[in-house]
Amino acid sequence: MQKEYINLKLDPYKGGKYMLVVFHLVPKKGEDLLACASEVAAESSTGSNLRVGTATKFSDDLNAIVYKVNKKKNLVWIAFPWKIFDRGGNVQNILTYVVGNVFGMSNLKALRALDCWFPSQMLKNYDGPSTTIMDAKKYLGIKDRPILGTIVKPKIGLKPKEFAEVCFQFWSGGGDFVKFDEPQADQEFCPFKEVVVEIRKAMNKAEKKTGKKKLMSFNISAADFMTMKERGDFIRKKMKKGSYIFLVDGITAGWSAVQTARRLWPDVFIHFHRAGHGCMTREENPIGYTVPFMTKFGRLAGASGMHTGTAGIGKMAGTKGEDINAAHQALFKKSKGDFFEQDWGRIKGMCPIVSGGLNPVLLKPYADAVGTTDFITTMGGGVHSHPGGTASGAAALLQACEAWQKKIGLKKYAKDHEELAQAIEFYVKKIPYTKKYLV
Ligand code: CAP
Ligand code: MG
Repeated sequence: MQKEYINLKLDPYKGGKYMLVVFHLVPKKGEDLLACASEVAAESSTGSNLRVGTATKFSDDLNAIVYKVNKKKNLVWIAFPWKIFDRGGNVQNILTYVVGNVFGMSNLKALRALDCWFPSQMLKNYDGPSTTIMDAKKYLGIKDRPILGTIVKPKIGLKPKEFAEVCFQFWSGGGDFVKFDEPQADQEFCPFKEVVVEIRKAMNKAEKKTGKKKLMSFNISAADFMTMKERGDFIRKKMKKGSYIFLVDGITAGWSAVQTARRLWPDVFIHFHRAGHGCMTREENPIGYTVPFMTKFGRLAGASGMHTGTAGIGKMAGTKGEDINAAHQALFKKSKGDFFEQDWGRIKGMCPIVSGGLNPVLLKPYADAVGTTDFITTMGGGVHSHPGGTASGAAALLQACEAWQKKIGLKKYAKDHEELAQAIEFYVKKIPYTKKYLV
């Protein structure tokens, strides 16, 4: 037990000194919950496993403090003096403390960060989003509906002209937004600079054909930030202002890659793809953190949009409660988590990006659940497998959205919308659980 890291009488909100985190913590057999919590507080702030003679009164005041425990539920609340964090709004530094070494402590069976809270005094130091979904919707000229997107599929393997053709087909079918898939970068068979030029041509053609503006989310993740910057700058040279979005693989390229993109290009929508997050966020993981917890840091880092899961409707693990809560934590000025109510103050909203195993029939259940139209949905398999091809898949998605907006049942709307009718027949057969969402 490291008593210097415990104060069950602390007022955690006093003076806005502390960032708060609640953990689910299960000690190794025979270990005491409070004692373990104090070890976690030590390791995630000033301490180690032993009290050191070099500690000073000043350093002791920077100790993280266990201020509440619930032994029955294995919950512990820890207050972190946010002055210990690298000043200048560095998100990776916070995570290095709070969900860093502590995940390796041998005296723990489980440690999962469930929720967190930031005082307004701390929020002042962090970027938050600059360009938002409002800007993207204004550019597209759409109001009371989500942005309808796809991911180029196959995930990898198309050559530049083939890749651009898939973009053209989706845009010409009525879709708004196309994204690179998370591993698409600068591959030998699809050189980055070549595919950017082809995409520009396809976008011009689609905008001319449809009379509507289109968006492209380019993956700029790279081996180093210099290359990431080169890719971003090349896109800015070749693409029309406002028509491009920068996608960063925020987990594998890293939180600093997200913040670098946000700081280099505040006028660009930064798309946080979270490939790899499952090792931390899956509900069955004893060690890790929740989707809402992770999403809050995506907003702090300044992503304009972040994948927040399909609320149990698509192919990826994730519960309705967590994913919808994550979407609200991302977007709303005030968001209520399972343990804390966050007022984001001046920090702009980050939009949910909803993707993974979706098809046009599955738009409605998510849209009904999330209670806002300020989100982007991207459907890959669920568009490019449409019997009529990509353009028909896009048309079916648009028709499904129209039906939702007009509050008309999909089957009824499909009576005079062929692509939607084909989609319903096809996806109900291919993905049987889709049927339960067919109203
Ligand atoms: C979706 C996707 C996205 C996942 C990411 C994929 O494709 O392109 O990367 O949605 O998951 O590769 O699976 P499909 P999440 O539409 O074909 O499933 O949004 O949960 O981070
Ligand atoms: Mg993908």
